[in-house]
Amino acid sequence: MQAEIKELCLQKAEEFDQMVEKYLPKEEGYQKTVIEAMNYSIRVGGKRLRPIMMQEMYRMFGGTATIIEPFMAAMEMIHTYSLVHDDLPAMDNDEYRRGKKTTHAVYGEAMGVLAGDGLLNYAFEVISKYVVKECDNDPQKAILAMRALQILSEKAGIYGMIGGQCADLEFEHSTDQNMEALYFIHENKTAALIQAAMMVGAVLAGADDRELKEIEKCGYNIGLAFQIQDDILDIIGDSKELGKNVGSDEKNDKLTYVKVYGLEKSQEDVKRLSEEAVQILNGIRPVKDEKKELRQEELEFMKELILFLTTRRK
Ligand code: GRG
Repeated sequence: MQAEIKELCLQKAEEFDQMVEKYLPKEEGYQKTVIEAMNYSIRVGGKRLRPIMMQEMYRMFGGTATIIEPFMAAMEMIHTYSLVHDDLPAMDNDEYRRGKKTTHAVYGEAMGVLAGDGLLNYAFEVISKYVVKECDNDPQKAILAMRALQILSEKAGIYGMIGGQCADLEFEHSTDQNMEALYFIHENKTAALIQAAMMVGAVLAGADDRELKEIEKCGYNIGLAFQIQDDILDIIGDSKELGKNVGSDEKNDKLTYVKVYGLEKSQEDVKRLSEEAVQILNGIRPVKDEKKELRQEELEFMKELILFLTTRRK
């Protein structure tokens, strides 16, 4: 089963890689260098988990249209910008990511900053262009797109990922183990984008507010487990397999879950949080609900993916 889900994820990532090409900016004009740096950052690859999750949630809730594509592309652009900026000398100062040189290592620090800025801005350009073009005569569709935009921008911003990154930096070298801060960092730095991916997919397919709340809870659990596993891999992972240097948290004296709870409890909690996430997903739209049942194929895929992530090595 594990091999099967891994294979499926690789296949879906490949499909995403092909699809995203049509949303990348053309490398031309006086701004060519920054566009090359943006496209380099996207094309070096990655697991593409967030767009995959977004698409699965969209289909699970019955979505069938192409509107999901620009949102998937934008999601990965936002995630990638965060990695590009996180790798900068002013932040974690890392030279390798996704098995390749980081963007600033190839294009220089100034272009690294600009490429991140460019990706973040272009994400919203891609979505708004699509909405203006495709939702012109369909106000219902435009309203759903606006709701999705609100979720995405909030979860990526100061009340989401940027807020989490701010606290993460400020708690470096901290001597007190402030648990409230630790959970704030994990929820915002990591879980927020996973929640956004899942919620955007569902909302575009018409999920209601109650369902969105449950999806948000589920995404919180997945995000927390994902970050704890990330911290674990930063200690026991293999840098070749990970495609980046290990020991980064220790080098930067980060406040991490493993630092507070130790390896064994952290591993147990990754499992517990993920199992809870599966339970939440199972309860989102019970069959007795008068609405259409969730699509089973995507529900099963998501449940397997959540459990597979507990064993991830990269
Ligand atoms: C610069 C605003 C700003 C935020 C940076 C993303 C981030 C916040 C920091 C990167 C370091 C880190 C541990 C982030 C937590 C989220 C995480 C584990 C990102 C890596 O995601 P993967 O494993 O990466 O999905 P790939 O390369 O597979 O896309």
